Amino acid sequence: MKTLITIIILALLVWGGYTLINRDGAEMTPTNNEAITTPTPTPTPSPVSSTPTIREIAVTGSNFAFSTSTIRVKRGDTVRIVFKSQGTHDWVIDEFNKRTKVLSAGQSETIEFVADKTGSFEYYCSVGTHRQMGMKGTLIVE
Ligand SMILES: [Cu+2]
Repeated sequence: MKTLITIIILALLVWGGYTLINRDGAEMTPTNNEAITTPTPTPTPSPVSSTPTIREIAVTGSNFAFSTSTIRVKRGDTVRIVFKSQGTHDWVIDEFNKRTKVLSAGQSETIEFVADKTGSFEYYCSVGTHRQMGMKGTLIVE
């Protein structure tokens, strides 16, 4: 009889311990699920922003204005400026360290950069006082 009681007690201990482990396991499972479900929405917008999109914008510089005063792109876009000069002008954007050469009337130059930060950035012509005379515009990166 003593062995039977011992077996029953052992069995109860094992069962009890098993139940406790299972409970711990049951508590762990939802947190694991949360950890899996939380990052799921995050990758959804990233492929959208990382999709390489080239935005080609034709800008003509005349005395003393750019044909395009606002350029709107999305962050991550590659901005391609096709600049055509109708005088002695250039196209400069300091925040992205990009500029064309100073072009003479009739010349054109294409420059490209990745709009890797959001905000409003002024582009301008650096020749003489053209910027002060209104040869400027805004690049908006959303
Ligand atoms: Cu100019």
